[in-house]
Amino acid sequence: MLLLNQHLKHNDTSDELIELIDSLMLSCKEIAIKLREGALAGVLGTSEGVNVQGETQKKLDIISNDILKAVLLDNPTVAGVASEEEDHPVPGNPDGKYLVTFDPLDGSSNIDVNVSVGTIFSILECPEGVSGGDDSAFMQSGRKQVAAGYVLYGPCAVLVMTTGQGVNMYTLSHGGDFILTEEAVKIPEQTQEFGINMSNQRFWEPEMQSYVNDLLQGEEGPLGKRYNMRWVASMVAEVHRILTRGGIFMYPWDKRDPAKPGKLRLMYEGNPMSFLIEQAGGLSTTCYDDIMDIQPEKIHQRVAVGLGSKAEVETMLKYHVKD
Ligand code: AHM
Ligand code: MG
Repeated sequence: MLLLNQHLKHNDTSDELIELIDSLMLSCKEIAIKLREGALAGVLGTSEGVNVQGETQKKLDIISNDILKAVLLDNPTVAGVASEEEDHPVPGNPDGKYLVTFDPLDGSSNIDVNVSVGTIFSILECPEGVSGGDDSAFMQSGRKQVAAGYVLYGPCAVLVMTTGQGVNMYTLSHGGDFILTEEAVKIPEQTQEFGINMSNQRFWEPEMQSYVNDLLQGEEGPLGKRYNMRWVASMVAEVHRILTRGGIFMYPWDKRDPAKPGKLRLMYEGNPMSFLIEQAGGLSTTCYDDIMDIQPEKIHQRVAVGLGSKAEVETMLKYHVKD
C-alpha cells in the first residue's frame, strides 16, 4: 500500500511540490466531507452570487472555492491562485514558487441531483519578478504545467494526477489517505463510445455535424462500427471514464455565442485535462490545434475541446481541415 506522498517521493518529486499537493489534497478532503453531508450540512442549492462568467453560483461552488483559497494561500510555496469563481488572480507568498489554477467544483449543476462532480487543478511555476496576483504571471501555455489533475467525488473520491511522468490514480481511504490504486494509466487507442451534448447539434459547425452524423450511423456508416453515447455533464466524470475505458469527449465551438471559442475554460479545464490525456497516450485538441500549444491571453479564456482515445480523435480531426 503506497500513500500519495510516498509515491511522489519515490518518483523524485521535489519537496516543495509535494508540500503544495499536500495542501491541495487537504482542501479536497474537506470538500469531499461537505459533499457527503449534502442537505444535512445545508450546502445544496443556489447562492445569491454570479461569477465573472455570468453563471449562477451554487453554494458549494463558493464553499469549495473558499476552502481551496484559504488552504493554498496559507502555503508558502504558493505565489498566487486563479479560480473559476474569482474575477482576478489572488496573490500569495511573494517568494512562492508556484501558481495554481482551479475549477473548485466542476459540473456543479449536478450537485442537487447527487451526481459526480470534481475539483480540477493545474500547477505552473511563477515567473521571476512577477507577482502571483498579476494576470500576466498565468499567461503560460499548457506545455508549461508542472503538474495537473482532478479529484472526482463519485461513489468514491479519486485523485488522478500527472507530474509529467505518466498518470496515476489514488483512492481516498476511510482513514483520509490518498492511496495509489492505479499506476501508469493508458487510454485504449480505439473505442466505441463518444460524449457530446447532442442538444446543441444544430449550433455546431458543419464539420462537427458531419462527424457526429457518421458516428450515429454505426456499422452501416463510413466509420464501420456501432457507437455508444454517454453524457454526464461533468467534465471530470467524462475524462475519468475515458481514462478508465477509452472514448472521445467533445465540447466544440457552437454558434449560440459565436464570439466564444467554446464553453469550457482553458486555464483550469482544457489545459489540465489535456495534460492528463496526453500523458495517458490520448490526444487533446480544439478540433484544429493542440490545446496545450495555445498561448493564453486571459485567465477565463474559453476553448473548444475534443479529447480522448488517439485513433478516435485522429478520425475526428480528419473532418476538420483548416482553410
Ligand atoms: P462548470 O465548470 O460551470 O461546472 O461547467 C463545466 C461543465 C463541464 O463539466 C461539462 O462538460 C459541461 O459544463 C456541461 O455542459 P452542458 O450543461 O452543456 O451539458
Ligand atoms: Mg468547470
